Amino acid sequence: MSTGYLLLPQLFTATEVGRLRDAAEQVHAEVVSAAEAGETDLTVWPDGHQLEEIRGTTIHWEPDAVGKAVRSLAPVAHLHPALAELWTEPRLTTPMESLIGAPVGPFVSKLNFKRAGVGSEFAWHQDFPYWYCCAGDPAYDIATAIVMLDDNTVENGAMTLIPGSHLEGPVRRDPLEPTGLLVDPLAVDVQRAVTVTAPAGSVLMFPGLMVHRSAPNRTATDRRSLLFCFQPAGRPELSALNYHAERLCSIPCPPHRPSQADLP
Ligand SMILES: O=C(O)CCC(=O)C(=O)O
Repeated sequence: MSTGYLLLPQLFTATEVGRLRDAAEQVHAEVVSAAEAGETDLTVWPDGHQLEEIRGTTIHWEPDAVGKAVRSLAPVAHLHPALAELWTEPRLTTPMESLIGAPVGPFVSKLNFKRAGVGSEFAWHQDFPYWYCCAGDPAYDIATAIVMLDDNTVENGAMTLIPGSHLEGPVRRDPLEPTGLLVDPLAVDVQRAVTVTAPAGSVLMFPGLMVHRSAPNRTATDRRSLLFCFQPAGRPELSALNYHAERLCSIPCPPHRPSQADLP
């Protein structure tokens, strides 16, 4: 069975990674100081996470940090030319075209920080339900390339995937989780899980139906990643679409399969 993910070790050189890290930190500094100085639109999600919009990006703050720490910025490529270049970088677009089966264009870019000691967990999820609420059926054709800006280790929260889960369609979501977007942990066969450790400059690609999570960063150094989500060329980007929470109800939701965890 196809694992559904592709790891390209050290696709970018140390020099290129250094340039991308500098761009990421420059964008971070500019966005945070603009947020501190000016008016932003604050949104509080049903899970209590705080999002703020400024300069065409959304700051997602770490939910439990002492003081303020950025969890992610999205979209982000428009904020620095070194990031925007990745949309047309053949080392990303060529394998992406094979994964998606068509010439590709941008859907959304994101910068995840997972800062030393405060970078929090991303719980089990598929990217698909959020994208479906924005894009509808075209969400089936979107896939992500993660460019690792730091070494990814078990200790700093490397990505964990369920190989082959992209073939199983939308997974049952957690009925108790307030956003309605996260996978029910009881529906995840954790025995199949693979944690993808790799050096900085490596790229991990997978489609929106891949079940994945990442653990908190418990180390003393940052684990930063750039996420470039591609789709068939010519379709509207995420920033041109609205979020329709009511679409969650029309995602096929498989019945709960009893697992060992349910047994007395
Ligand atoms: O960067 C990570 O560890 C998690 C990324 C992820 O799953 C997401 O942003 O949806």
